[in-house]
Amino acid sequence: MPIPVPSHEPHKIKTVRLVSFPTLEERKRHLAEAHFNVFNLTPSQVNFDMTSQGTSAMSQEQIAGQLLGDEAYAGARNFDNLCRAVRDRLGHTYVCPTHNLLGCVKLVVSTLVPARTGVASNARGLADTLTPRAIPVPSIRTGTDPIFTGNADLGRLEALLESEPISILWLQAFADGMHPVSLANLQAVRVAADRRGIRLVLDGSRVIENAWYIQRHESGQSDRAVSDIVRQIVKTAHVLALDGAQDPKSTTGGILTTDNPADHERFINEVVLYEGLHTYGGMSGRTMEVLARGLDEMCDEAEVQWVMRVTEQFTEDLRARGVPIERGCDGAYLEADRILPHIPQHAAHALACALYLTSGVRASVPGLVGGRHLPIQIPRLAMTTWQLGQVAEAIANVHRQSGQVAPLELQSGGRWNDQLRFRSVFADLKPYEFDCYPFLIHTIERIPDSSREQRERAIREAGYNTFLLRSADVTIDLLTDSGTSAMSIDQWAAYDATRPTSATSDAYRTFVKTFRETYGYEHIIPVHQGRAAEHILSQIMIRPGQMVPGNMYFTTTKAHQELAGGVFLDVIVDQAHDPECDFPWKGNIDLSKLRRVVERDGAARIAYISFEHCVNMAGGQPVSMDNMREVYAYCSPKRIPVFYDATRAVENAYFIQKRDPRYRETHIRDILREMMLYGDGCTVSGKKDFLVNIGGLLAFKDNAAWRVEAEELLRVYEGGVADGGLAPADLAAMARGATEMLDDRYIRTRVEQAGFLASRLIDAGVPIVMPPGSHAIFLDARRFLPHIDQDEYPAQRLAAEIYVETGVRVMERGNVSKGRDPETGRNYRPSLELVRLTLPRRVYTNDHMRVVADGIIRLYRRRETIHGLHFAYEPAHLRFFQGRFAPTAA
Ligand code: P71
Repeated sequence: MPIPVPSHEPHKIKTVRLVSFPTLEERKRHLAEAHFNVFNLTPSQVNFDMTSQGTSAMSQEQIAGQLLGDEAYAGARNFDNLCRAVRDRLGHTYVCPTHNLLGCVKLVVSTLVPARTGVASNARGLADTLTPRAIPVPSIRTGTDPIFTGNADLGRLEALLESEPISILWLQAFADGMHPVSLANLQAVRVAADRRGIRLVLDGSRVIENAWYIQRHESGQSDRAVSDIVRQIVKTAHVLALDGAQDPKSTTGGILTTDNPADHERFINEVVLYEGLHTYGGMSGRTMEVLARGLDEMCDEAEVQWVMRVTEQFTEDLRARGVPIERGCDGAYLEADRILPHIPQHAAHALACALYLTSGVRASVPGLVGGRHLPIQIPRLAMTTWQLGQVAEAIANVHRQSGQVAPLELQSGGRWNDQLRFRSVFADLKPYEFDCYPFLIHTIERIPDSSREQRERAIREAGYNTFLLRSADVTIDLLTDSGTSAMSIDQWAAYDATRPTSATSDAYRTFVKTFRETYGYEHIIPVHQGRAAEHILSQIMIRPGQMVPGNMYFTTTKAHQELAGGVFLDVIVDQAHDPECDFPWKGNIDLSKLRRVVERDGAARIAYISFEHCVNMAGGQPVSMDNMREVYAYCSPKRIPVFYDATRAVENAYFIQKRDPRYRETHIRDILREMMLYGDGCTVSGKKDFLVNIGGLLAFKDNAAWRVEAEELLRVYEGGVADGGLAPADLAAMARGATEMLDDRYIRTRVEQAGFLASRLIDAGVPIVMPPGSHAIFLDARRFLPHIDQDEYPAQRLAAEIYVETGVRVMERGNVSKGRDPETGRNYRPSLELVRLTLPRRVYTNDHMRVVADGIIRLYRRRETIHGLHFAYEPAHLRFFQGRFAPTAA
């Protein structure tokens, strides 16, 4: 059976690395300061750094392994793990660790290459390191096979072995990044080496990519797993050298492996001179651990197929745009001489400068001066296909204007590309603007795949309730956006750097300062999450019998208002209750409804206004700036406090920027400050906008008495006044998240992801709540399944069917959630019978969204085959959490 190719990443994003987008002016300055050699730019001066060595996204297991480093000088446990991984995955018995690939080369040369002998190789790059040592590196690459361009020419090899003193054969899997080797050729070279009694050394740093090529293109190999082919490749070599910063996705490190005890003995006797000791070889314990885990994971079939699919797509994309390239194992190698025929000298450098100047993308020229290619290498797993599509556009943009690219004048030279300094001018080139996620993937978490049979069993065992599924059975989890964000490495850095205390932490001070600045509110009180703030606010503001008008309820908010003796009153605009109406401000308060309440009962009967941004239960619908201003202007003189549930305030600010022409040029941070001006305080569940997994706050604009009361309750119910029951590290992560959430580019891509998913569903006629919300898409189950009566819970069944069809987990928001009328015992049958697809922040890509949409569209096309449910077990309270169901007969 041919190996399946995944249609989305077989992982989700665990942590992200933020990308800054330097302006054209900044790029000009950086380029001049770098002497027109992009090697001298730092990653913070570029947006996308197209290099694959040491830049891969790690797995969460690898990053965790960093702290399992057994930093012993001799015999570290990490080394045992490394040996075990080599034996299990590569098949070789003996492992000599090295600090990186150059360490491997050093040991091989000093043990297996006597003076005045040469190394026959298919890789030009090897000559860069061996010719300075006066070791000849005759090429045995044929370039005649149309696919396996890295194959050795056996005839030439035999002739060489006859005529010259060749001590070893050094083949590189995917020679120079562009030339794969076939298994048959590798085996033939091994036979030739054995006949002469010399070693075949294989540089397997890109063995995965080469194995994939063999699987894809060599006859009889298409049914074999990559892991299997990798072992065979390795076993064909006498010695394997491997760069830890390539396929195993470490940041550095290397290994030299073999089955020959005598060779191993030679290596470890040399390793003490050049590298370290035979049990660490110049690597830290943590690097050995990361490398070992990387070796264990690198043959994961789905991951290999995904990475190679992305590479194929990228190179095909450039070819389709007419850009002259060679396809590399990890990207596209631009043919600079063909792109810039008018620039005879240093064309690859000139192309690199033009690419950086126009777009901020860095691609640099490696090795010795003289190459004609500019490699655009894709960091493994670190970029989305959306970003790569734009990198391809940025390259095509330069290609279209290649006639205008400025030549470089050599100012000072050297033999290596990194030494060159140039003089040049800024050519008048049209720049390319990126519009994509402003982050790279830093670590990933693999997501489980499952068969339909497995999912049918899982949903049956969960009583057709998605809350009762185990996440181990879920492929894409759209249950909630609460506490599910991917943190950035800056948040992690702040988290790890926090000095803990049960008194006042530095993190608390930073937290208070940050949110004073963010909201313009004086009193900032930390709480462990949103409902803790709601509890305290309700207790200090509500006297029994008072009313709390608000723009639709949220479950926890309303529960705390009622616990305090308050009566919630819904004063949201009527449009909010109509899923088909596409009014842009469906979160607004209907002022006439509010006025009626105040005029009827008097301002003193109103505890406060409960005003939620991007109203969750209405479908993530925003409030307009005018509405906030008008509500505040009406309430303030009457001494009716206005409290925001600002949980999704930043998303609301984005809608104002997008939909209100007066705010089109206003930064999100300034829109948010104005929004908060029209309130007296707020509660926030930090698990949403703040990009953290736990946390929240309660804030008051200027009322010190409320603060004193709130802190009294905080001490009794939550924790210290300076931590609210959170670890100080969580405060640090929140403060850092609050600066990241205000990035205009981030919040746009965040909210527009919902729009992307929505538009695919809308195009296929799937009924959803209009307009699409900020944090979620809501399917209208009444129109999706009109043949199922509401008392047979269409939204509940639809949620279950989506799971079975796609492995995607979603949430019912309809008759089950709303419950029964205690008077009559009948279901409430709410007007909104919805299924919520909620989007975690920075976790899933548009490729994930595409398969979610496709699955739901498939389901929609066979909707009449779906039937209802009845309760098998119905709890008295909040039945949606624990309730169990059984299918009704068709
Ligand atoms: C969501 C959640 C989490 C949730 C809560 C209750 C039942 C199911 C899922 C929580 C919110 C929210 C708003 C607007 C306050 C809270 C409570 N939302 N206000 O949407 O959306 O915050 O969870 O931090 O206590 O899945 P908390």
